[in-house]
Amino acid sequence: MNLELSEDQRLVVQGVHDFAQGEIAPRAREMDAEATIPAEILDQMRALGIFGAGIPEEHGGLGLDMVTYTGIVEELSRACAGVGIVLSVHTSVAAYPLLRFGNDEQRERFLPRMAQGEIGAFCLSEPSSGSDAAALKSTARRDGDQYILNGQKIFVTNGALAQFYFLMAKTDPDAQPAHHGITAFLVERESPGLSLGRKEDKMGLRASDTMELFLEDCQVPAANRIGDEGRGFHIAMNSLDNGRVGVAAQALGIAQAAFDEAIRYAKERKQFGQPLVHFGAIQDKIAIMDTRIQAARLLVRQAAWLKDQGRKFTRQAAYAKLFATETATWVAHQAVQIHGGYGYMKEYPVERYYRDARVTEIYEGTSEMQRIVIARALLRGE
Ligand code: COS
Repeated sequence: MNLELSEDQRLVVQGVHDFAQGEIAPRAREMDAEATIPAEILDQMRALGIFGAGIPEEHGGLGLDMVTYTGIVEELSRACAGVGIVLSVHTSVAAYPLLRFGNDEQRERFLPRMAQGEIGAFCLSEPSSGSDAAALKSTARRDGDQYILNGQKIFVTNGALAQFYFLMAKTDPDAQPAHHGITAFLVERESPGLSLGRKEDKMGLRASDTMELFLEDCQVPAANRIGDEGRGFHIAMNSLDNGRVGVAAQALGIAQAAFDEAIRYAKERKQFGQPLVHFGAIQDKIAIMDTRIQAARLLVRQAAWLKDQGRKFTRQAAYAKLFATETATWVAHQAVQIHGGYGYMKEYPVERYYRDARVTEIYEGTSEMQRIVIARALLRGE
């Protein structure tokens, strides 16, 4: 594995860095306060082709590899983590499973639209199923050339922005084991019987919307079923392997931003007659913060590189997510600490990074679930 980005990869990531720092970062505080992403930022991302970053050129995307893609997610998240997760969810758990598990007709019908920036969302969690994803209760009943879906989804990232919902429902609620009864669908926003509920009022990541979604006799063409009946859990888990690398890259972006701010502040702020960076206690924090960030980046790159080689990367995705997200919360915590009282004030961005980082240890599989995935893979000898 090459630890350095190639020149092509570096140029793409640098381009996104410049765009994100120029257009997104200056508005991140406003986006957090107003809990929304301005339409013009999404339009700029569309114009740059960012929503097609992970979609092959033959389907209208940029056809970038996963290593470059994680660099893009990191740079967007460094500017605003809420913007980073829009791309991550759209790519990893909506466009990707369509590419991997959809048929030719589905790929041709949907991927060019996704590449142009019609946004995707992922609907797995329900009020009574989160970590135990197979316990979901939503149903899908075949009725001629369509399915009738009923149920409720929660914590749908991109819920309000999305045109496409990659959604899991049970076609066989009595199946044993339960996950063999789950089927995947690509549901379009205008589908009769689909409605959005409450927008969640979150601690952090406020620019990104998180919605409830209701299915009441929702009509979905059978042609929108992705894969065979009963394969939905496998598809969801496979998609989450990608999603977890994306969330790890997002966390890395938050950690890098918090670190950069901590250094900047520690060089400027004077106490006891000298800048904070002259104190051993601060240098100690800075050294460990950066060591953890460097290690997290290597884990993200390793998982992405394995995916690019077409190799299994479930365990490495879990390593990356577990380590990068815990690094983000830890680094943001230290960054607030270095800022002292100012770090607790909204005037300084570290307060936002601290809140934004927290959810990365929770969504797309908690740290506890990542440890289960790692331990089981090791015990199986993978
Ligand atoms: N890719 C493809 N298939 C996978 C997979 C992966 N990474 N991991 C598991 N599977 C498949 C297994 O092959 C198995 O299929 P078969 O029975 O057909 O062989 C099936 O899934 C069940 O595997 P397992 O018994 O290991 O799963 P469990 O039900 O015990 O659950 C965990 C495994 C806990 C790891 C899983 O439920 C999980 O990841 N939960 C977290 C869900 C989550 O991330 N929720 C957040 C929602 S998104 S915000």
